[in-house]
Amino acid sequence: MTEHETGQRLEVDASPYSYAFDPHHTALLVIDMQRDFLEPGGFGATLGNDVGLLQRVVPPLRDTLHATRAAGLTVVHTREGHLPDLSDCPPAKRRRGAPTLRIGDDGPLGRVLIRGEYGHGIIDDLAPLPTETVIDKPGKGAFYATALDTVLREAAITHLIVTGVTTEVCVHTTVREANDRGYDCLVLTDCVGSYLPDLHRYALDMISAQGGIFGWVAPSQNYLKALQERIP
Ligand code: C5J
Repeated sequence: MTEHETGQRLEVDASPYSYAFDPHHTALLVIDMQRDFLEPGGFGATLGNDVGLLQRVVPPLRDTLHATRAAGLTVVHTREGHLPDLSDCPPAKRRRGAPTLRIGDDGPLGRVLIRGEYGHGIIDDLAPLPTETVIDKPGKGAFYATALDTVLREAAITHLIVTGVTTEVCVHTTVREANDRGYDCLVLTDCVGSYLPDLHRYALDMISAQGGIFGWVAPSQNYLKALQERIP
């Protein structure tokens, strides 16, 4: 189905200019809202980050998720993490830096960044519904070594509303990957977050600069306002 066939064209007040989308061809992408990034003792904390900085993302993202579900749009969640035998974890990723614990080590939330462990799970406030797709990804980008592109194409999705953590790492990598695959991405500025506020700001600027080199940015309120115009 095309935008013309469904006759729905919603517009979000966004930067660098308004973002138009057809809700039938748009998915909300919720990236890596996992305990491993948001709670003490997880992967983010092992890298020396103040994980409390990501909490501000939760209330607006919860509202956005609920409104998106109520409007009937597709919702896709992602989780970064590795197989228990680490066969999908590049040794360089595990070796890099001087974290207090390395990927796969036992920590307070279970083995760090390992699928099936408590820390790998999505936080309760944003728990996926059984009907929603959850993409497990070994990398920073949600398209790398996953079925995400196939899932989206089978659902005729062309537009992505992007949320989650962290802005300059997994969100940015995913937006870049999506851009190269032809998706139009709108990043919701208050629904993405970083441990590094300066990088968060620059990462958002990098998306909308140069006439929207990677896509659009807007606060979630602007997206929610556009959703209200939707004809069921
Ligand atoms: C990181 C992510 N920061 N989800 N992962 O390592 O952004």
